[in-house]
Amino acid sequence: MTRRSRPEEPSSPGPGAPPSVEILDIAFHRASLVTPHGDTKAARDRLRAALKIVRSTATTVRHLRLEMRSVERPPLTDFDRALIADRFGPGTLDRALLRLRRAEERIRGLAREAERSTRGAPGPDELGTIVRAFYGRLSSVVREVDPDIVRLRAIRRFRRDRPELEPGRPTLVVAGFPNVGKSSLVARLSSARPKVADYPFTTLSIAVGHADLGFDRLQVVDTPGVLGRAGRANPAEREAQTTVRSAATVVLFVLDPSGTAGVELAEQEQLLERWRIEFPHLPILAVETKADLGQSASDRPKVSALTGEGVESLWQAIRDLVRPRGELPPLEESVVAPEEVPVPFEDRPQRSGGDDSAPERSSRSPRRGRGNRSSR
Ligand SMILES: Nc1nc2c(ncn2[C@@H]2O[C@H](COP(=O)(O)OP(=O)(O)O)[C@@H](O)[C@H]2O)c(=O)[nH]1
Ligand SMILES: [Mg+2]
Repeated sequence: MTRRSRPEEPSSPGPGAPPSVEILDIAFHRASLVTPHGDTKAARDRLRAALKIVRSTATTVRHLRLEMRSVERPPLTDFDRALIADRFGPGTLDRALLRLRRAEERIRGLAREAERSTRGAPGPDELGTIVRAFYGRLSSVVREVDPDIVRLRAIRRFRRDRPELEPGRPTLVVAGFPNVGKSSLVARLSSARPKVADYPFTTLSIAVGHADLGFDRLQVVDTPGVLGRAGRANPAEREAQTTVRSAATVVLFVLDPSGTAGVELAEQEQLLERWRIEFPHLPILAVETKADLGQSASDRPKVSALTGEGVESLWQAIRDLVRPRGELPPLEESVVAPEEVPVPFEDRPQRSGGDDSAPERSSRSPRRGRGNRSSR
């Protein structure tokens, strides 16, 4: 089938063209293919005009919905939302979705109105005018949401480049200054094989591996390095901090006393102390790595990702911090009423809307999951 060319709508918009160009091109093209049936020419003309309106509307709406749906697939967790808000600005995603939804409503309204007018049109000229006027209005509504579609596509790409974190699973977030050996340790601790190199910001976004805890599967999250300069964090650093804040059950704070990371131990300790204050209810396990290069006098656990030294006892410490979930008595034996089940880490803001499912349960408070479940 050859495609009728319309000079005002390029048939293959360039890569930089706004999304509306392609959406409208497809919509008008499909509308131009309608084949009305009718006994008289007048009846066919009228039906053709109505069908053009209906079909261009349906095609446009389908495209807008596709743009909306694909950003929410797989369903967004609270953590996804936190990452997106951090990178694209708070409320950006919801505003873009809302504007697309409104555009859809307006298009449907315009289509109803135009279709109604075709019924009273005396002849082909008037029908042509109605269809053209509708196309014009449809185009401007779609063009208005171009920036929103562009944003949704950027968010979709961002999501695609990030691993999915399973809400409700214990999550160890490995964080610290750049170059201290976080990725090397993550590779030692989990199935993840992040890139390791001796320059800062090798890791620009989070990566996830898994490890068997015996009683559960642990998500181990590698994060970009954080320099801890207040108010001047780059996007990668902010992503790391958001992951600590929104996804961690336990934080493994990696310190490098060897000096090979180019940062003094004291400066790393300052960030550690700031985080302990900023996240008072979040268990933060500090570990010194590169033990094969020499060790500090501190009483922190010491490991080497290179030789494996200390990794087994680090595992024990991690298990001890994550274990509470596995040590609760079975529900039937619990004498505590569900409302009274202690909620040890209460700092996380409650989600609105009463949906207390997975994400809320994800992190710091494995016990709360139990409480919620038993109260159902
Ligand atoms: N000697 C030694 N070098 C390490 C160790 N862990 C990491 N490194 C090196 O330190 C550099 C930074 O490691 P990387 O894991 O990428 O650090 P990240 O930036 O914190 O993720 C790399 O050159 C690693 O080979 C260790 O335990 N011992
Ligand atoms: Mg790294």
